[in-house]
Amino acid sequence: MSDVAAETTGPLVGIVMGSDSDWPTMSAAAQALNEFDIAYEADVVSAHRMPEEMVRYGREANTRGLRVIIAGAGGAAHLPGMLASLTPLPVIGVPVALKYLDGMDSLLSIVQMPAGVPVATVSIGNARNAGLLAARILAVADPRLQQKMLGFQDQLRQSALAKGEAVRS
Ligand code: RP5
Repeated sequence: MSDVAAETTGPLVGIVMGSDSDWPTMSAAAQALNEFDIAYEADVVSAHRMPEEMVRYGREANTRGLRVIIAGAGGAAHLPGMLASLTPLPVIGVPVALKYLDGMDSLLSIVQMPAGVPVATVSIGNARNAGLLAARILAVADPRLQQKMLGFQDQLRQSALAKGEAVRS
């Protein structure tokens, strides 16, 4: 358990999405957090179908002890930006690809935020990177978690080096 995680009993990261149909994409964020032993919660909080619950989630997230929000949505993907307008926490947006438009609609809906209301947007469908970015944000105040991240980065390096060796031989 990391230092930050040891200080709090509840989840540190909130993973929210517009629909349960986003979960096959968003579960990769949960998987990344599991790898770093970071406690999270996951829920459906639709900006359009349950706006009042979305406002409550955004207003209460920081006082409930969350440190980072990961928000995924597809199509008219307003959830990450709306949450960013309601909370002082960092919000990471995940554009979810739907049947049409290949997720470009989701990406542009999430990334084009007005000045003053930032959403850290990952690439289309890349919820794993959202989980890893949340881990890095938490690691800023958690030396043990940062060591773990350094170990993870070293594994990536070793794996890339091995691929080079395989190509050269
Ligand atoms: C968005 O509409 C959700 O985030 C989801 O990506 C998309 C489709 O939702 P469902 O019709 O599958 O519930 O708000």
